[in-house]
Amino acid sequence: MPGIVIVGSQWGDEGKGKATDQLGDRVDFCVRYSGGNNAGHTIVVNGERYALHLLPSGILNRNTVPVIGNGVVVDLDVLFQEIEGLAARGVDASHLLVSANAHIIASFHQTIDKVTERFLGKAKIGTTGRGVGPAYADKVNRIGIRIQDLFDESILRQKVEASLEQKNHLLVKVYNRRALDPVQVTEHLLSHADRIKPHVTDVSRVLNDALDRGKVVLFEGAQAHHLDVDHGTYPYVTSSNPIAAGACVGTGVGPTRIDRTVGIVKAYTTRVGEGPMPTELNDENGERLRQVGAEFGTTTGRKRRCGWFDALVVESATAANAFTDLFLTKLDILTGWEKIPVCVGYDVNGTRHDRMPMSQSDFHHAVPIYEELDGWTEDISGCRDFADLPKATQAYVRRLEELCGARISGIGVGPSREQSITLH
Ligand code: 2SA
Ligand code: GDP
Ligand code: MG
Repeated sequence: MPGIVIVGSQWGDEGKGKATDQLGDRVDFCVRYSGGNNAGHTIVVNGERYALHLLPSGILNRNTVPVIGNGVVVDLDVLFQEIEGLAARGVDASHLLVSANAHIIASFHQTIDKVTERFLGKAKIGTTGRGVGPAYADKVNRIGIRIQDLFDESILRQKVEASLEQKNHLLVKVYNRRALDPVQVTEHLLSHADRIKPHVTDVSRVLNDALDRGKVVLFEGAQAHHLDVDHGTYPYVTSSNPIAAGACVGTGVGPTRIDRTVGIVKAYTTRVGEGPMPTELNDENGERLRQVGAEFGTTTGRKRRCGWFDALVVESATAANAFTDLFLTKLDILTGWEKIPVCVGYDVNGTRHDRMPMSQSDFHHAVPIYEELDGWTEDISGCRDFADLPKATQAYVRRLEELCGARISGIGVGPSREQSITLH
C-alpha cells in the first residue's frame, strides 16, 4: 500500500505533470512507465515553469525518488541535458534510478522517425519526431538496445550493427539517404556508459521492496489512454501503453499492487498530431480555447487542436482504466462563455451512439451530439473550495462527473501548484 497510477484520459496534455507534482511530499517514488521524451509535462512552482520530457515530475520534490522504468525509451543525450538544465536551477537528480531493461533511443531512431513521416506525406501520424516509435519497433522486433548493453561493449557493437544493417538498407534503397555508421553510433552510446551506470538498477525489485515497506509509489503516465497503441485511436497513437495497466508492464509490479488509478481530465478536449477528434472546433471558439488555454505542444511547440468536452472519450477511458478518481484540470479556461456545449453522444451515419463506437471507421465519421450547459463569467482562479465556485461551474463539474462515470476528487483552476480544489 499504496500504488497510485496517473493516466491521461483524453489525447494527452491534460495536466498530468501538475497533478503528479500536487501529490508532492506524500510520494516516496515517482515512476515513469511508458513513452520517452515525446512527453512534455509542465509544472509551475512559485512562478517558475518547468517542462519535463523524460524525468518524472516527482523530481521537483526533494523527498521523492525519481524512477525511469523498463517501459520507457531513453534518449541519453536528452536525459543528461534535462538533468543539467535542472541542476542549473538548483534541482538535484543524483538519486534518479533507471531500469537496466529500459530501451535506448539512438540517433538513428530519430532519423527513421523523421524520414518515415516525410515519406508518409498526407498519411503521416504527426509524431513528435523524437524517435519513439522506431525505438519501440526495435524492441518488439527483438533488435533493440537496452541500457544494460552499454556495459558490455562487444554485445553493444553487435546489436548496433545488426540494427543498422536493416535500417541502412531502407535508408539508402527506399529513402535515398546516406547510410549511418555503426562505429560512430556505438562510440557515442559508449560515451554515456560511465555517467549512467550509478543510476542503473533492477527497478522491479526496488519498487516491490518499497511497496512491501509501505512506501507510496506514484506511477506517472505519459501521453494518454486514447494514444495507447492497443486501446487508442490506432494508427494515430504513440507506440507504447500509457494506460494504467502499462504501469505494471512498464515497471515490473503486479496488478494487485495498484490501489488507485487517477484519470486526468481536461475540462475541454485537445489533441496534437493527426487522427480523429469529433469535437474539434475549426472556428473562433477553437482559436479562443487555444489562446486562453495556451494550447501549444510542450515538446514541439505545435498548435494543439481544440474542441468541446467529449464525455464519450473520457467515459471509455474510465471503464478501461478502472479510474477510482478523476482530476479535472483547466476549468478556469472555460470562464466567459455564455453556454458551454458538452458532447454526450455521436451521430454515426444516422445512428445514435451513447458510447465510443467499437469500430475506428465509425469513430472517424462520428458527429457530436451536444448538450448545452450554462457558462459563468466570474474569475475562478482564486477559488480553493468547491463551494466558492459559481453555481453554474459547480453544475458543469457535477454533470461531467455523471457523464464520465467516476468521482471528481480534484479540480485545477490555474497552472500553479496551489491553484487547486480538493474534493475527496
Ligand atoms: P510519437 O512521437 O510517436 O509518440 O507520436 C505519436 C502520436 O502521439 C502523440 N503524442 C502526444 N500528444 C500529446 N502530447 C504529447 N507530448 C507533447 C506535449 C507533444 C508536443 O506535451 O505537448 O509537444 O507536440 C505527445 N507525445 C506524443 C503525437 O502527437 C502523435 O499523434
Ligand atoms: P501533461 O502532458 O498532461 O503534463 O500536460 P502539459 O504540461 O503538456 O499541458 C498542460 C498545461 O496546462 C501546462 O501548461 C500546465 O501548466 C497547464 N495547467 C495544468 N493544470 C491547469 C489548470 O488547472 N489551469 C490552467 N490554466 N492551466 C493548467
Ligand atoms: Mg504534455
